[in-house]
Amino acid sequence: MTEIFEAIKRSAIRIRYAIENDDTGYSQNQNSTGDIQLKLDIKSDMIIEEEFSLVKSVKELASEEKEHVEELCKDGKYLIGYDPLDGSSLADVNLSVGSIFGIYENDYSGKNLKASVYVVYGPRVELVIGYENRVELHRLNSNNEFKFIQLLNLNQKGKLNSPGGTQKHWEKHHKEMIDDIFADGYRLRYSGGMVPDLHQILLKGGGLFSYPATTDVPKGKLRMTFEVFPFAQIYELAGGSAIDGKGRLLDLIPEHIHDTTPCFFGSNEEIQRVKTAYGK
Ligand code: P6P
Repeated sequence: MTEIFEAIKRSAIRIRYAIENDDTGYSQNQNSTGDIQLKLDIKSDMIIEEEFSLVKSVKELASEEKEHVEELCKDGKYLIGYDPLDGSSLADVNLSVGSIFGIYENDYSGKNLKASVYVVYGPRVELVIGYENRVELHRLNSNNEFKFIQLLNLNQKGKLNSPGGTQKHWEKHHKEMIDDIFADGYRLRYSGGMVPDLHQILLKGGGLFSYPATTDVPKGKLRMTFEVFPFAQIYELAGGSAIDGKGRLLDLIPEHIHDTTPCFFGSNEEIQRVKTAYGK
């Protein structure tokens, strides 16, 4: 597993350089979800593929930016599901973006997720690893080395509310729940980038991030394999919860690697409010 974490760190350093120096314009291509790809999406995906091609324990790669999985080492143990540059369109307005990695065995189901990593490219470059019952925060220093900073844990109750999805398409019970949370004094924190939004809640001790089913996107927007499962594992290891409105996200089994799901990540008290609002 260490050689996988090292490949992610090498990728992060190269992607950070690309964000700061390369063209943030759009390419002529679409990904399998129909998003027009930024040149940075393609560059970041290429960097990750190059770095993982050196890792013998990796059997295949599943990228949000590619329709199909890519075979690497036939005797490899791990499958890597990743979003090379989540929220990439925020880069050209100089907001934080991120990379997300799920390290799986056998298949891309939540139960087979062995470790999760995300990188935040912001005022500082930080990398969070969820593995073996702990969540570690690492920070890139001036020598381009990632140094361990601290373990991360969520409080039972937080103060931040990060509500995703187009509000006019929220279901009635969802809107009432979000309004009630704000009425209790929670502060709005939503940038449109799930990596910095979820990172902020994790570092500030708790709250709720939601991207629900909406009338225009009934299965939710965020992808199980590349985005949802890794953050679900990290939030659970940090002492919080991660559900689809009723059950654990990590109990879900995608039919296709690009499948999406409604998702809620947060401190336990806030997740209980979601379960109540969604009739669990
Ligand atoms: P909306 C970014 O495109 C992303 O995939 C996540 O990072 C983010 O949480 C979500 O979509 C934002 O979606 O509909 O609020 O623009």
